[in-house]
Amino acid sequence: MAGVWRCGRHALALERTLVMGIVNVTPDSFSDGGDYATAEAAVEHGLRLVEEGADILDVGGESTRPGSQEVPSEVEAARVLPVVERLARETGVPISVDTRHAEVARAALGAGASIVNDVSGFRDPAMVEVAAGSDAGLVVMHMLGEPRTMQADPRYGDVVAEVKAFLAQRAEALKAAGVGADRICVDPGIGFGKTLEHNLALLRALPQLGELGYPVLVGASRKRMIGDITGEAEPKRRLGGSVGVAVWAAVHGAAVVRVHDVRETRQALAVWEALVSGWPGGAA
Ligand code: HH2
Repeated sequence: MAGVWRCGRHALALERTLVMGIVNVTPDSFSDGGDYATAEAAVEHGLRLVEEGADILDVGGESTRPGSQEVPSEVEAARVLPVVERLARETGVPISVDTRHAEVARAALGAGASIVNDVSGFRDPAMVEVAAGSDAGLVVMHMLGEPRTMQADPRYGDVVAEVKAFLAQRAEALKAAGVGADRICVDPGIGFGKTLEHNLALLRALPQLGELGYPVLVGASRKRMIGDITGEAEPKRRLGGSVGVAVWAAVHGAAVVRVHDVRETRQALAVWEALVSGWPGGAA
């Protein structure tokens, strides 16, 4: 997908699939809980991911894994703000804040973040207000219900049609509040109120989600769907499956992949890009 995604002072060219590296400042994330729980460790991790080729860093201070409890905004803000501030100052890449809370989003933008990544899809009017009052890029993700209960018994009539309609409707609400269309990115929310069948249907339907006209982000890194397919119970041992999904997403039009393992993902995408571009001699 050509064009640009406007994220504050950054205009991200959508010529190749961008890699968003995950920086979880949480004690309890399913995938890397506690590994980078201090600001110092999280900043170091973020700097390493940029060296490895991350185009964007996504900083989160609240785990939204299935069954997780909501974290008070003050706790979340205390975790993410020092990390956002330093990474915005010390790297050249846009910093995204992964939050559902308007106060945290507003403070993170003040600390230098250029993207608000809301797993609730800007359903909260206060989040729409923060978005409209900024020039940040916005990731609008689909989630059925909320993290505490979302995996209990997720049901859809037609998962692709329903997710697509939700994303279209939330994007319209943001535009009605004054947000430019070129700031919006949409995400089907792999694993957020979805069975394996739902996740696979959405991944197969990425070109249909692309028809909405916004860049599409896919986050499947280390998630349970990979464990369900492969039998690998330990999230950190799902690298091969994670890279496999990232390449599938890129081939099917994803503009951004959200991943823990930046170096390996970049390497896989570089090989695919070389093949489709006909490198070294021209178009394939
Ligand atoms: N997935 C997670 C968190 N934030 N944001 C977007 N836009 N898309 C996603 O798929 C997505 C997301 C969950 O992954 P992780 O950050 O590894 O885990 P946790 O929520 O336990 O911190």
